[in-house]
Amino acid sequence: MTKSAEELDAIVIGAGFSGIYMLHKLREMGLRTRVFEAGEGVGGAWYWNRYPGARCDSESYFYCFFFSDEILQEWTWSERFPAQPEIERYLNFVTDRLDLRKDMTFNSRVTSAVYDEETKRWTVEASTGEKATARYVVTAIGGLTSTATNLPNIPGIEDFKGEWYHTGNWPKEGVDFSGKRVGVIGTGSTGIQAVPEIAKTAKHLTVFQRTPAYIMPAKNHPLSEEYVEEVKANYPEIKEKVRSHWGGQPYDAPAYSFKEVSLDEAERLQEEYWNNGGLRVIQLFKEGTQDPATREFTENFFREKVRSIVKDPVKAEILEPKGYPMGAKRIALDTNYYETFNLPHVDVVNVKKTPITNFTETGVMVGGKEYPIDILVLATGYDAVTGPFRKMDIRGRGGIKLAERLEDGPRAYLGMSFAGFPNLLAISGPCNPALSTNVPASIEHDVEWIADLIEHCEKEGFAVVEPTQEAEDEWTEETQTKAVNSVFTEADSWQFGSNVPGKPRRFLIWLGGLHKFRERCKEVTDADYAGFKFTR
Ligand code: N01
Repeated sequence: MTKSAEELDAIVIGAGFSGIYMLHKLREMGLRTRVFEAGEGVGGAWYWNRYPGARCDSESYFYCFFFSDEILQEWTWSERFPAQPEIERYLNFVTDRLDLRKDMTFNSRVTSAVYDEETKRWTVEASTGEKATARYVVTAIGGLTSTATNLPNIPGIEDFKGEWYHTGNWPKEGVDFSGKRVGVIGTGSTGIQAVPEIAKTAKHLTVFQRTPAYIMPAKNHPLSEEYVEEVKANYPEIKEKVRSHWGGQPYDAPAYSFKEVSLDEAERLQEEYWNNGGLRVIQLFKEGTQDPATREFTENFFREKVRSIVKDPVKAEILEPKGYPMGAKRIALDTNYYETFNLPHVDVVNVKKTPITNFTETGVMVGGKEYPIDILVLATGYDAVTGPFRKMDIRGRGGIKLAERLEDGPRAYLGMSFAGFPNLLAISGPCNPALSTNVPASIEHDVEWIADLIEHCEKEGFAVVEPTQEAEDEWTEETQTKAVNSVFTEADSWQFGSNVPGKPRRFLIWLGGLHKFRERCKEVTDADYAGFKFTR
């Protein structure tokens, strides 16, 4: 006998930062809500990305929820940049603190969500065969996720007889590299974190690098009791700063102008920022990475650093960032990445100059030479933002498929809603600023805005809310316009979708910054939800 579908008010897909907070808000409103999560536990990206070295690039004291003063005071971070296990522990702590687990179903990957125009309800089906119906569906699936990893379009992976793993789907039991010849393909934020850790136990490590990244030192360290106390005492101010900053970071605006300081002074300041580490390394000058002269100075400083750290000039030349302007691809943070290439058992191969042709049973072929490999690590990134939506069968009015709507590129109104998909709301969806910011800060905004919208429907007795086609078209176009004059146009990247063969080159992120996005969303609310249609 088949089990009948559970009848709910709301369904949330995913139990990462977004799903956890969304469930809390919907329960506060008294809505019967269930979260479906593919993993065995909470965490989302921080559940799947358990590759060696996985660590956050934002500082722990602001890479967290701000909605609860109690949680801010009760949780204590141990390091400046938290590692994956600590973030996973934090998300479990929040889940239990708010007693959310009882409304979460784990090991349950949502495969479809179909809207019925007559009943005005969604039916959601999971990989387990379980079904549920609800009036609202909120996607909390993230933009860089295990469901939409980007496997390199290199022939022969099925021939390879060794073990291989994508970093975004890392096995929970871990991988033992000791005594093995390991190959890492990909040198974005992920590969840069994994390489130094893998090198600690591997017999030999070959890094296959296509594009050298601009990398800043994290200068991670444990946090002292005094520092933690000071942060906790200042949380109200930190929260305000996070909410009013372009990138959702509680940093002050850059204090110096490149044009106004001497070259010697610029070098001294850059050195000082470099030694302090973290994302602030490139937030020194007011001109930022958009100004060519400032950028050239900073790019040269970075290259000089590589040459001073990496002893072998051949390796250093391969690793030096070049070929595109700094900022056109995401800048990464490292801990001992360049230093790792001074180890005799670690090599780097320039696969831009001589591309990988294929995998063999025993290794990787580059320019007719086989590199023997026992374990292959693919740090090759994601089919970002639209990828996770297109992996699910989401059907709105008249059976229209979201996967098809997103085929030609990202589209959404305010990065949170889709025309023709009533009561379907997306946290950090396409055309949203989240992935250009400190992500939890954007998530917190989206969750609160979506909760307000749902509450408005409930109070006013509206059965259905959806954006107009016109509003969606305008926001979609604005997303592209904002990217036109940005440095991002000058390289291929996941932000442009140009890392995935065949994906349209359309910018996936709304580049106005979190502070402006908050203002724009508030204006929409204040104008009686301009751009949305409501029906009873
Ligand atoms: O992925 P990426 P990622 N042959 O797409 C290479 C977030 N994140 O997983 O640049 C050879 O950046 C590709 O080369 P190229 C963060 O937002 C956050 O590293 O296309 N190489 C590139 O080097 C980040 O931006 C944290 O030439 C191939 C790499 O694979 C995002 O996740 C930590 C190839 C992919 O880099 C994605 O980062 C880690 C091929 N066929 C990640 N195909 C935090 O700290 C691809 N590559 C929060």
